[in-house]
Amino acid sequence: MATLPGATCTGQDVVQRLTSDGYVIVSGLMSERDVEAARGDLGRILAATPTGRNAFEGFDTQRVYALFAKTRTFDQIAVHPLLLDVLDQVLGHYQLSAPVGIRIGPGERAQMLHRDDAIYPLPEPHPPVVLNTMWPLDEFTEDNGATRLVAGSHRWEPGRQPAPEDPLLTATMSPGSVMFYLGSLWHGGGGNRTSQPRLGVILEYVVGWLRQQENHCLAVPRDIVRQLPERLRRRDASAPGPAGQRLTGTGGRRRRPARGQPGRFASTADTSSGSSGSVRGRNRPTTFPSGPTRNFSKFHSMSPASPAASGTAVSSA
Ligand SMILES: O=C(O)CCC(=O)C(=O)O
Repeated sequence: MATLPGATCTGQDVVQRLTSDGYVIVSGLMSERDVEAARGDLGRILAATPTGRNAFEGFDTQRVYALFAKTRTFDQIAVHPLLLDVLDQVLGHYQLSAPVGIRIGPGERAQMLHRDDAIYPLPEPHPPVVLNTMWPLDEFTEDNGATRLVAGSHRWEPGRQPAPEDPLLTATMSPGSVMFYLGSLWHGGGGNRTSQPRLGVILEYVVGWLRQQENHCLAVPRDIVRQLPERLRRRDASAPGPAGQRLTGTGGRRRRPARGQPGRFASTADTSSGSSGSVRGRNRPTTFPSGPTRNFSKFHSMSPASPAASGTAVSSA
């Protein structure tokens, strides 16, 4: 997979690739020492972490939720300047949504393909509301469960589901790198056909006007919040809740976009003629669909009849 070098690439380079492909891998953003520290600390936490409760979480997969309550090894990564630059451009006004350590155990089946932003009941198409990052702490390979994705699927017309003929890419990458991917990109964890687990961490961000997947005010105790880098615990004027604690707010001098403005990222949906909602292109006010009730759950956002969605009969590219 083509990779951008973290030492020299700019936020704009990353955003260009996100716009065209929906994902991009950047190498060398975490030092070997930081990777080792993170692996070690997560290993300690994983020793007391149960496996998943359903097929989506993975019955042979462990997930470390409330990550910032449990380890300090991702504090700097979560506010890496390149990441914040990209977030500024893609989401504009954002917050940390779901930081999760994911260890896919040997024998785990491929996760169903899904879109991270499908949990929000927004009419499609809409401007980007979720940006995710996957930080591998093990070598991600074809065999051990590297994340799979359908390049360009963030540009699909509303309602389109992955089909067997859609080429699935496997995000093979090394520890120290990161994969950025838009919340509207179809993807999922791979199956693990090896005897070793595959460890990675997702740091998922969402626009400030949507609810985080994890409630950090509850998940991260106040005394730990005090230890976080200023940028990570920034109190934001629009933060919900009385405590006003919030992980990652707007950057630097940036202010929230004017009403109806999603940020500076060009919408990938400008050409669609969606009928039930009216979010087309950027700077459109959000309205909710008037048509038949839709099931917006991430867990139900893919057709069970689709072989691609169930992770079978799909070739790797
Ligand atoms: O573990 C992975 O590679 C991806 C997991 C994922 O997409 C998710 O759980 O939402």
